[in-house]
Amino acid sequence: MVRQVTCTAPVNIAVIKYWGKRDTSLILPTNSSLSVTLSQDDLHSRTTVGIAPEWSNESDRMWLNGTESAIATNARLVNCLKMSRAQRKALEDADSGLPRWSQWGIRIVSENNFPTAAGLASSASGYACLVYTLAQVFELPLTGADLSRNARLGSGSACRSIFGGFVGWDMGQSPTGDDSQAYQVAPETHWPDLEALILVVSDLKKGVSSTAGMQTTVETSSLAQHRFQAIVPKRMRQMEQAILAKDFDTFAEITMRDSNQFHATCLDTFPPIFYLNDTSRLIIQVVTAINCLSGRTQAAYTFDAGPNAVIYAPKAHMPYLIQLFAYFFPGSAGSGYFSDSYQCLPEG
Ligand code: 2P0
Repeated sequence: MVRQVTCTAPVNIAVIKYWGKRDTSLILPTNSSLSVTLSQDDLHSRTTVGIAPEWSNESDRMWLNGTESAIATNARLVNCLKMSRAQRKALEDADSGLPRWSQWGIRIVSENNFPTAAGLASSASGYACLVYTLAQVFELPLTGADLSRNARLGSGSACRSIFGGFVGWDMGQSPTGDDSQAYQVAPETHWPDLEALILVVSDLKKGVSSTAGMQTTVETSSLAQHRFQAIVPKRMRQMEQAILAKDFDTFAEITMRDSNQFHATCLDTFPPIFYLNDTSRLIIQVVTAINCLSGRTQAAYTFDAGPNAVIYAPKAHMPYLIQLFAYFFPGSAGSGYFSDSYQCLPEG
């Protein structure tokens, strides 16, 4: 007898970046962050969780993108399974009439429809999908905030993929992580005119994992300490206001500044971490030029822990932007017609 549930979960792309943990096992961040959840029609993780009594005496097993992946050596995965089973067991202890699903063995099959671990938030959609599907299979009566804390145990950014639309992650103050959870700033219906374009510069797995990279940043970058204390709290408030007001100019400026500062903290890390490549920098130059030459903010770029760009823009700008990027980046990565020294300077 197998009880089985399949769910999908979306990717989110941060506009205020999470980069640093104050507690590495509970995954508690050094700063709050804010992201946009993309439509599930495009990038998503799809996870099936099966539970069965006949697997009770075997180890739990998982297949990721078609290949079996060890669970026992993955502490985060173990934590997510342990947490979901404990939540089920608490229900069973309170009601002896419930089936003892917490004692059944688990099988997980998960796939991403986009490059895994290439800086396109695969851990975010993957862990959000896992904890959500576990909650469904175990019939856990959890709120969005509860699910978000469960997802955080798998990967920090995953806590934001539990909600659609515009999502904040409050870093919280508690050492137990009880208040470190995501919340919805505005639903997915709030700003239908805002669209995201993903420019895949490379689908290779990144050289420095986010988990390792961010800890080195916390330990060695003085710029990061300044960012945590003096920059992000104010930016979170400004960004929430810009989103609620659908103020694209402010949204775009903060998005680009925050991406730039995140990559500056990577450079300030010792030894330094480089996620952007020449093509990424050329994309920054193109967006800067479009915005400056047209005299208004047409688009915003942001880059996560990899060279791939996400461009946010109003819907009406997208056909023109796609044509421009196709012109500047015809096929192979790195072939740009743009001067790397282009700068937008004030007139006069
Ligand atoms: C973000 N990133 O806010 C930032 C921007 C990458 C750059 O969250 O160690 O994979 O699993 O908590 O969530 C990537 O970090 O790291 C990330 P863990 P995660 O989206």
